[in-house]
Amino acid sequence: MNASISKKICLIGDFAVGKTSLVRRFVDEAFSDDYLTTVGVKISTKRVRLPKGSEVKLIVWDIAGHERLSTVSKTYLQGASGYVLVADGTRANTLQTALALKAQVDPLLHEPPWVGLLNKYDLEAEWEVTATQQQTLLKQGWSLSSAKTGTGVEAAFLRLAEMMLP
Ligand code: G3D
Ligand code: MG
Repeated sequence: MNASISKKICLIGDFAVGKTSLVRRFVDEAFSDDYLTTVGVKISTKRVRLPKGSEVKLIVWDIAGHERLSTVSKTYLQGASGYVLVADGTRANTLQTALALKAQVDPLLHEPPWVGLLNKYDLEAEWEVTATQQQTLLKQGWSLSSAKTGTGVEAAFLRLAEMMLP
């Protein structure tokens, strides 16, 4: 596949919301070795073909480790064309964290394309994020996902890829 276009995307969100699990779910097994671990960042790649036929190599950056993410480093964001914002439906406070992080990231990257994932949808029965809140968020660029079952994962990354292409 000729993927001459590469785009960096970053995973953004609180600790344990499922960022790494989402990346693992999205990135092919065949590409899972194609990363380098640098200063606390794991980089994976995946080539995708969009519905309209164009191809793009996504370079997916994910914070390694377990530190709580209250500020995002400029080095981490540098050069990103878009980001995946993740919250955990079972912990409503992670949505507040996500929105606070978004407010930091957007000006730094000049309002880039983004997709929001309300993750752990397989645990919907235990969600703190209410149905009413979900309805509001769905209208604002969020969708529902489960890294465990795969629901909504690929669709979200592809939607972001489509938004980033000229
Ligand atoms: P992070 O990278 O955002 O810190 P992780 O989050 O991907 O490490 O996930 C944190 C924990 O949540 C992991 O559990 C992981 O298996 C779980 N998880 C991630 N996504 C989902 C999901 O969609 N559904 C469910 N049920 N669990 C999920 P452990 O127990 O390994 O810490
Ligand atoms: Mg992680």
